[in-house]
Amino acid sequence: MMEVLCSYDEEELKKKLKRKLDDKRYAHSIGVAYTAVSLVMRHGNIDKLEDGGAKLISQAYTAGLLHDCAKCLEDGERDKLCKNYKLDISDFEREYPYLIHAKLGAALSQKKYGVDDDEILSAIRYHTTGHSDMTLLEGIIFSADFIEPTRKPLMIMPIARQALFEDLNHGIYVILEQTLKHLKNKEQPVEEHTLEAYEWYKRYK
Ligand code: DGI
Ligand code: FE
Ligand code: FE
Repeated sequence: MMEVLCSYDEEELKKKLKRKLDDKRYAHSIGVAYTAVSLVMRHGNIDKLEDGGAKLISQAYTAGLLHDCAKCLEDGERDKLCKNYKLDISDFEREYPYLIHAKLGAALSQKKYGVDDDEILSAIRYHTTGHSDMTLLEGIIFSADFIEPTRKPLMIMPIARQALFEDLNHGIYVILEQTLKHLKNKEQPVEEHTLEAYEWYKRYK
């Protein structure tokens, strides 16, 4: 028997997702799923868990796979779905609508992909900005999104990758610091959750 990676119908999720994403984004999603699983193996204390980490591994895989499921929508389709699902879109998100794919991705994961696990949905919801004091799963999805192997090799990448497998919280700090630097260079404002995350993870500098 095959080891079950995901408590949902994995082939069905992947088939659906592949139709909604371009090839690069699909490859990125697979990369995030497996990177997130590796981070669970490193940081999940799975030898102490009754199920040997099976639940966390399945959550990480599912959240990684689906985190960007709303990324490749056209603007009109995106706005229509936000309306249908009555999502609260902040003024900031209206100004920088590419941020919406995180919130909408969580809604689509629930309504279209049948994910009923709030821990998975929250990890998808916060994968772009992070927030203060993230759960292990949230922190791992936030991190895996940044370091998965098909990501463009930024200068900071080897440092972030090494850090995240040594000390997850410090690694998250490294990513947030890089994100703030990047936003400053582009003269873009920092979203409130990103700032809140940075303020929190500063203690792991
Ligand atoms: O969807 P991905 O490309 O895989 O990655 P993502 O969901 O982390 O999105 C990355 C983008 O989000 C990147 O261009 C930086 C942007 N971002 C993250 N935090 C903030 C932000 N943009 C603004 N304006 N403010 C933020 O606080
Ligand atoms: Fe994303
Ligand atoms: Fe992503």
